[in-house]
Amino acid sequence: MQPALEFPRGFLWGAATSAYQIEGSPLADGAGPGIWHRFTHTPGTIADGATGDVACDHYRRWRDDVALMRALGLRAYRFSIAWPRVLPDGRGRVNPRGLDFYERLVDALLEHGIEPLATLYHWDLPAALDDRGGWLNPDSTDWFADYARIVYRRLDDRVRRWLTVNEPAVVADGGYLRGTMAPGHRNRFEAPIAAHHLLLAHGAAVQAYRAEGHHAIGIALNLEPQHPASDDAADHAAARRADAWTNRLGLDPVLLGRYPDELRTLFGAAWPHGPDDDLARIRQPLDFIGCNYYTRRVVRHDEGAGLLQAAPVPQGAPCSALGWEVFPHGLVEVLGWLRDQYGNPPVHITENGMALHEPAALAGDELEDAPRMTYLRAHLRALQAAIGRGCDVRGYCAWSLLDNFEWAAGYAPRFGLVHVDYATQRRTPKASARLYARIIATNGRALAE
Ligand code: IFM
Repeated sequence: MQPALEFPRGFLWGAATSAYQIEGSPLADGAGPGIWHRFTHTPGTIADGATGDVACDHYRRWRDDVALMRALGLRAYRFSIAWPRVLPDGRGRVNPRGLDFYERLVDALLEHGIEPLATLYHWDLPAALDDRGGWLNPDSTDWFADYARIVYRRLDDRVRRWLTVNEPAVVADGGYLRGTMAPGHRNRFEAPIAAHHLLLAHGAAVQAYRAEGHHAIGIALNLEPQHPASDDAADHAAARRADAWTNRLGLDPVLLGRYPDELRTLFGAAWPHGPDDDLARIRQPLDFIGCNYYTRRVVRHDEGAGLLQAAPVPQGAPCSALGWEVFPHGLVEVLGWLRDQYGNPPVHITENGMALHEPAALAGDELEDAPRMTYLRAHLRALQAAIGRGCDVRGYCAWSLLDNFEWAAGYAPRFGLVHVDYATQRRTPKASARLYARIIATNGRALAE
């Protein structure tokens, strides 16, 4: 009998980051510009005018960062590969120095007993491909599969878990509907096309993996319950529409081979009418699903707002620095969907964490991030409950290892287990990092402390 809070044997404990958010040196060693480089260098796009030019300087400090992971006892590290480093023009000419960087990183992780989880696309499309229409161009599927093949050939002998696309629905929403993320379009006719091509690209990368790869591959979806603000039928309908656009836009085609009907209604003529076999190409057998979980949304019907409605946070609810409600039970809920409606696939929690406003510089060697510790404990207990109810969860990655560039919000909201002083690049593990290290070392028993 396992003690109450112990996780399954072999549970994979890790932390996650992504390339543009931590690496810095975006144009070093022959890399080409990506869309986030362009976007951040466009005035007015990012809070405080921040860019990823330096970020956590991980591109130069990766050895120290791997040592830090080792000191925390991480068993896994999820990172992403920057497509513009590997293919500066997005296709064609390979930049060997870009691949060398990730090969050195993977080797160092393995030397330290840390399993690499590699994401192929965490939002940094090569700018040269954006010039050709980016995710609106039907050729984007082939571009992505070609890039994926190059990376598999170099790293699949050492990387045993891959993720194709990170949060395709967030890219379509932020990048093509709201315009708050790169490439900054705000066009309801484009958003579903971009989503469809991102999903086709996922399917093509999985097919390429079956031909070339030898291990496991999945996709990382951001899942977020959409709860109606009242019993009113209009709020319920609005919540169903929000659920279709936020959650089922990824889940249904990838796992069931269809799109939710609500999306056709919502987008009308703008909904893409691709060839009949598109959905079969998207629905490829997967080895696991990556689930990114942060919060829920409470949805109130607003006639004029359409999909761009604001979601009020319930009064008095605890919130992160991004205004996201802390709602651990939502993790049980989304894992329940995967168990009951999607065939209970193996799941890795590929992101979960809390943004706080914390000091830019620390006076000493301590940072007590009590709200993040509470968040971590509560979400891991929720995870334990979901596993106890039959959800097949194999691992957990905290978002994030380091404070980093939080996209349009810049550097002010900090998600790290480890504090980064951006002026000196000094890393300081926060109290939550020490707690997480104890949880890992005891396979969860420290949650009882
Ligand atoms: O920082 C992001 C990450 O890049 C994708 N998932 C959500 C995180 C927090 O916003």
